[in-house]
Amino acid sequence: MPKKSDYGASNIQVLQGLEAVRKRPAMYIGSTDRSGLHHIFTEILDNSVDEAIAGYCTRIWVTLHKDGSLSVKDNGRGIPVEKHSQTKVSTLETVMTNLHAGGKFEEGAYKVSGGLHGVGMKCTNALSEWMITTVRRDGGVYQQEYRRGIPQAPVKKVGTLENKEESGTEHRFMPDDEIFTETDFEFKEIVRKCRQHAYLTAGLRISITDERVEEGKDLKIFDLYFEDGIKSYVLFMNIDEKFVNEVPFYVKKEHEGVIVETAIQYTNSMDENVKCYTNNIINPEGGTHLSGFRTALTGAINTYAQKSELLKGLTTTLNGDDVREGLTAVISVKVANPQFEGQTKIKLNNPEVKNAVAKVIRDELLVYFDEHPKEAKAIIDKAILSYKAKAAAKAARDAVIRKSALESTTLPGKLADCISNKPEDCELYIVEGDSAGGSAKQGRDRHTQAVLPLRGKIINTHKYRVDRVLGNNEFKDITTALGVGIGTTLDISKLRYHKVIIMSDADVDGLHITTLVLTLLYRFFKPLIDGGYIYVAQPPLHKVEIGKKKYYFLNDNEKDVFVKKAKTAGKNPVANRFKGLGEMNPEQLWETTMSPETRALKQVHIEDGEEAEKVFEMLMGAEVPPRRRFIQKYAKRANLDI
Ligand code: 0RA
Repeated sequence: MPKKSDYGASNIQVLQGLEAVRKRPAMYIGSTDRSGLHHIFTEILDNSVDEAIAGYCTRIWVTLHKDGSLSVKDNGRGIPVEKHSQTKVSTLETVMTNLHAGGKFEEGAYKVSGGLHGVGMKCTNALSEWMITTVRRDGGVYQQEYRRGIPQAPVKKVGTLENKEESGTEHRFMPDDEIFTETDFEFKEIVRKCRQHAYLTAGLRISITDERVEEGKDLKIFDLYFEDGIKSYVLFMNIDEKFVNEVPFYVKKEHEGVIVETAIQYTNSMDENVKCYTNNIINPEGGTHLSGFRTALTGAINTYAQKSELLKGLTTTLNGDDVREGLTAVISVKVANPQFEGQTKIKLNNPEVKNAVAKVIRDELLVYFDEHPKEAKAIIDKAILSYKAKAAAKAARDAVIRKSALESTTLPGKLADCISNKPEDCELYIVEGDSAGGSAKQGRDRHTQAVLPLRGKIINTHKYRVDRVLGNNEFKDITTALGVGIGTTLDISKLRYHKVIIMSDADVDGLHITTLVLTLLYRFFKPLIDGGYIYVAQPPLHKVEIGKKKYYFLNDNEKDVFVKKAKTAGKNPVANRFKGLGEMNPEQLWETTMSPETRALKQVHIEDGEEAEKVFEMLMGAEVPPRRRFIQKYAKRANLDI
């Protein structure tokens, strides 16, 4: 017989596994602070709860002992103690020490491998100064003791049971102060973790006792038992709120292997409070169960509301935001092979769950609405209220837009206006950059041509909310210069110029500016595009001099053909490429780009509204990849006519 303390040293694999956990505990339990300390309790609790979910356990006792240790006891089947056929030691010892045993003993039908890496109880064992596990089953009481994860002796029978039917498992452990920065368990936190489990497992009773009280004082005891499971949970979540539907909605149903359990109750508040669980593990960022739930909720509410003619006077159906105002819900699914995004099980990924949840919730909600017309009407009225509040907010916003547009009737300082006040004769040049603006101001026909220089790149109106756009100076300048107002009061008869001409460099940056201005016009002044008032100037890219004569060309090809021809005629053409509008002197700019006699303007048309919408969304919206693809594809033949 080996000495008691030598027993565990015989298994090298076990020692290596333990060393790994003790060397990098954070990798296994997240951290070694207060949170990690409570995590090793959760690992133990989860196993007893799993036994309850499997239907073999109805009671769990959690005790915070005076010596600082903690115990979790259940009345489940008890961890098997007989020799494991492969490891030749007790199954109990294997599951408590062999970090990679996993498998068979840990993966029941709906079991999520306990803890972060499926090494649950062993982690707690490895990170405890000592741990004692006691199993009651087959008429006997069996026990094994560990120090920092190392078993001190083989599993031993320490007693017989009077009641041969009695069974269960008890773990008691002392968190190791060599590992944890804090070793005092917090009663409140223990209760919080137990409460979640008790709600999610209807019929399970969890009793928590804190023995660490002063001499002579009563023990703190907490009993958690919820006959109605998650239905009780939503009632608890809403404890300080006013209900909209007195009777909560509740369903528990299986669909194609997925067990869906959900409870819903609306409150008078604006808040949405939805908790999602997969196999009793919380998914803070939701996932496929949440998206299935949302689809079903919006669908069922609209279906019932339309059928019952409750949506009279609304121009559209209720949307997701409307039906989620004041919503309190718990969605709990049980899935055989849960897939999560990220190691902390933040988000559920199984695609089949979306369908199952959507089907079950939709069907059962419609039944609930039919059976509880009073609650149904209250819920729908609440959603209609949200819908109307949003419409009112939009009207208020429009009014602000109108006001801001009407307020600024003084023309922008940067605008060099024209003398004529006959809009039919007048043109507004919107010009990129101050230097080009300067040339344009000098070179223009002051009588009919106005110039508004823009500083650098203007705001991308497709990307920002209206209030941001309205605060933008460039936007304000364009708006006041046009004079038509904005939003619902836009009045095209007030347009101050019948030609609005965007003039920017003939390069990629210039094209970008043009697109930004067009986007702005499309979003806020579309009637101007529809009316044919919007143009894009075509500044030349090349100048070719032959003697004293100057020739201008819009693109490389035209220039090349001309130069070649001139050379074969024995002439000596000198070609120059303009870098930008600013490089031309006022006369050149007038001659090439602004003079109605010689210039080439492109009128902007929208040929296909829906297509234009898509192109703008792609060019100016928030998503980068489609835009990059589009630009790569069309860069060589970008055409300003949209
Ligand atoms: C595997 C098999 C069996 C029970 C358990 C695990 C079990 C583990 C824990 C952990 C805490 N409480 C537990 N209760 C049960 C039993 C298999 C059988 O008896 O047929």
